[in-house]
Amino acid sequence: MSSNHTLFQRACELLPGGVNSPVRAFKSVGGEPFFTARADGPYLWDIEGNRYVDYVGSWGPMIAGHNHPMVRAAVERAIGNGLSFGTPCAAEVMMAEAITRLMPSIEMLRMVNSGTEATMAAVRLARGATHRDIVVKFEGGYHGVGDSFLVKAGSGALTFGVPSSPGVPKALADLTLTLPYNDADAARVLFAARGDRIACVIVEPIAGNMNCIPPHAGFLEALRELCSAHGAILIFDEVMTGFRVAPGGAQQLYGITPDLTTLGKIIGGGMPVGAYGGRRDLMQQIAPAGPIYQAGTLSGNPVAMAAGLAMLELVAKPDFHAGLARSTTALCEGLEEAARAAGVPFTTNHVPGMFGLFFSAGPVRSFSDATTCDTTAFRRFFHAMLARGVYFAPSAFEAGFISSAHGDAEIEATLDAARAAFHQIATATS
Ligand code: KE4
Repeated sequence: MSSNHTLFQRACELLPGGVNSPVRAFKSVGGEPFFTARADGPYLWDIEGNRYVDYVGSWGPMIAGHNHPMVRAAVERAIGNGLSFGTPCAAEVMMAEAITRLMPSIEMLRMVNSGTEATMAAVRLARGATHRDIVVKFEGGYHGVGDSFLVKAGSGALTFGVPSSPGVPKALADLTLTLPYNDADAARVLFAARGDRIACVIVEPIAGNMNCIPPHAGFLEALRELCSAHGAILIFDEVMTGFRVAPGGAQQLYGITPDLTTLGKIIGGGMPVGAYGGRRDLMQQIAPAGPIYQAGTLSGNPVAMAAGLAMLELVAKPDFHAGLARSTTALCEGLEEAARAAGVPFTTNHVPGMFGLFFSAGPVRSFSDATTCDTTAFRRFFHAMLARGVYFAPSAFEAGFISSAHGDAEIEATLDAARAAFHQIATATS
């Protein structure tokens, strides 16, 4: 069997950076990525047999842990009936019923195959429905790789220090305006100046791509009021937060009703799935019901629907999110205590199921706060923990994820490793 290194060498010959998605390449933490051979519960094993407590969870989907028996059984049953039909199937209807039941702001929806497809379609719908062109996003916000979003994106592009990607036409980038996240006054100023030309505001209701930064009180409410007052569409990008931070996502947690919501990750249970939906008067404008075009060969794939339906059944169980909240709090408070004991400036942000680690005294409440954290210390911590069998996101600008499969044993093992890692960092910098 190849080693991680030799497989990475082969990968680099054929895949840009040796990966199929940039953040996996460990570019911002240094070193080479490991290759996962299998996953189960809270663990990953690489091809050399090393086991890791996994706090990435495939970047969000694995909220019930890897290889959950209910999800696996649902997929095995679906596979027995065929992999893809290209016709309507009952599972698509059941998925639509499950999502609209959990997220009542979604009166109607369309399944797609990734979060990017969902956000691109939602923006096209907002532009088509309002006959306006301007899209407002937030610095550090990431909405996938649609051209209109790679303007000061906050995920891979930020990690590489390239605030916008080559290949995005200037004429198109000019139609995306970027505001500071959590700055309601800046939004008010922009709307006062251009409100009648703004098609939509797209926002991560909890920022997860500039690391984890929750909304300030009043921020989301201000966006809701401004969009309503100026006839713009409010899009909550809940690809990451949907069904993670609460059964009904961030919109339930904060009590805000967006006009459109984009989803992904968890609703696929690990399979490639996205969705966009919201007000019926808007969604009825999507082809073939209306003139705004969007399509996808594998949209509503029966196997992916089966995986997603099983996952949504799990997250809808009573106390599922209360359990996530408890373990997220235990992890973050334990890490802060371990850093304090070692004298390392460190703080966390956390919401149920999702957290951010910052090498800064804190608080970290904005994109600029996040960019002034000590990324060298993060890099050292990342590798010190990896060497001790704990895998955090390989970037100082990504959120961490915990699952219902992470029990006390995994949290304790993580905190044991962290006490040693923080001590290692403290002595390295002194
Ligand atoms: P995908 O196209 O990668 O399925 O979804 C794009 C997307 C849209 N909106 C939000 C809020 C997202 O977080 C994402 C994707 N998240 C990244 C992690 N920060 C996926 C990891 C990756 O790019 O490999």
